[in-house]
Amino acid sequence: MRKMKMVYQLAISKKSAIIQIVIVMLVLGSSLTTSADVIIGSTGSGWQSWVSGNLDQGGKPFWDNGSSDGSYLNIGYYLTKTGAFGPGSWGDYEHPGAIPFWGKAYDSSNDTGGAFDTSFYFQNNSDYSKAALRLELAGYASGNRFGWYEVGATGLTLNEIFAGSDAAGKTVSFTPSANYGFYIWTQAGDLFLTQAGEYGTKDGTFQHFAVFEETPITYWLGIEDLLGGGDKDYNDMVVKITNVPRTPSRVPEPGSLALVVLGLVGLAAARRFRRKE
Ligand SMILES: [Ca+2]
Ligand SMILES: [Ca+2]
Ligand SMILES: [Ca+2]
Repeated sequence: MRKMKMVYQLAISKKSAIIQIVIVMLVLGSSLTTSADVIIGSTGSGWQSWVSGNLDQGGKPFWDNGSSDGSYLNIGYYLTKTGAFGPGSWGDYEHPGAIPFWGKAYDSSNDTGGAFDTSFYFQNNSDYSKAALRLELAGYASGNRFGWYEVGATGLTLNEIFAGSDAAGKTVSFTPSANYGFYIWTQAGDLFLTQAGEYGTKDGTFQHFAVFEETPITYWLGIEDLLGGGDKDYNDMVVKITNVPRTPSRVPEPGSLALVVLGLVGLAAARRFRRKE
């Protein structure tokens, strides 16, 4: 009697193990269809946390500098709606807050580190993306052009998203290549890429783009338009990028399809196991 009970318990645990494997496979199969674009940068870079209390125009993080447009006007004040962007100054605009920036290690409690990553780009996993022009605080505002380029292409092709004449409030949809970076082609005729210096562009040791992550599918870009970095306030152009996820049900990826098939095979095995009981 005791032996039979033990055998029965063993059968139960075997069955539950198989069912657990099946569930894991099915979950994996559905979640592997990623839909957010992924930033790819240099070793030692990552998303860095900060708080509005870190804003002091002291150069750390790399975008927290005094602006030649006036005091307390860098991209950090814009995102947090503080300083000269504070309530009553710029009306009611969308401000995501102190969202993580892309760069080298930053110690928020001591306001140290937070250097820029000289070279980064994005891997496209979405159907298409939307770019919303939110702010242009620059003497070159009417001439600065913004867009994307294909990473690793034989020649550099500029795919324009915003023309110089475009102003804050404009939204444009764009469908980039599998790997893409952003560029700004300034009114002064200087071309800067998120992969600084690639294709013989200027300022190969300076990053003109500050990237902030609101959600896995929503980024904010703060752009510096002056050769050499100028005042490094990264408010010369502010763009919000939103990835639009692919429709997952239409054509499953081969990898996730295989996992779903494996899951179904496991399910059939579990059923047969139960029948034997
Ligand atoms: Ca600071
Ligand atoms: Ca413009
Ligand atoms: Ca500037």
